[in-house]
Amino acid sequence: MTRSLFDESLAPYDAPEPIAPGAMLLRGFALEQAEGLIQAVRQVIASAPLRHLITPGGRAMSVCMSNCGVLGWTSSRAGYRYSPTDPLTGQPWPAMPGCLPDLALRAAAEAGFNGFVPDACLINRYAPGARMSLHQDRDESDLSAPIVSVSLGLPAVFLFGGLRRSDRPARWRLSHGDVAVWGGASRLAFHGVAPLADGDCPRLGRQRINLTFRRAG
Ligand code: MD6
Ligand code: FE
Repeated sequence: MTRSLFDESLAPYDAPEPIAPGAMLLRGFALEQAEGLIQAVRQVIASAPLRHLITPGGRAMSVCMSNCGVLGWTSSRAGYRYSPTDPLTGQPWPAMPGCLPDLALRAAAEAGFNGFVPDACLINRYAPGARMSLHQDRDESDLSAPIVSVSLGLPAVFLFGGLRRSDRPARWRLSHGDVAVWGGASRLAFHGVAPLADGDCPRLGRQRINLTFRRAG
């Protein structure tokens, strides 16, 4: 394969890049495992299909979601919650294929959080135009654990703000194979994803897949 010097998404992993206290970007950290991660996602969504969840306000989210692990994050008119079963099928969420917690553990350690054992992996699929508005991840019972977020497919603009909704967010490009880790002073920072620009990536076509690993229970 010819590797362009100017394509940061193909550069080998170098070092964590701090984006806020307790928050780091590990550009390219998951590149070598990307193929296995994609296969793992395909396997999970074959039994727990991606779906547009409804917000408590009654609107369909533009992002499609599923989960694997002991707990899965869901939303409905009744609110947000972690559930051991998939409301769509009534079955437990599929177990996390081993390569997922393995990568999450290594990425967390690289960012300074040792011993991260996730019990929930949220799978987010973005089609062009899909977005995620500013929010805090605060439904997890253990806020001392970080969150590890893996990006696959089309690049996205990640919005990373402060502890107040009104704090103006910084913008970070997340490309195929990039991993973001945050915890500590940033664990409750407001964040979101700008509407996905259309494009065509070699491996996943016109979509972006994001995996976020948490310690929820
Ligand atoms: C996304 N991510 O990147 C959405 N939350 O598609 C998140 O909402 C997120 O990336 C907490 C920690 C990392 C994340
Ligand atoms: Fe989030």
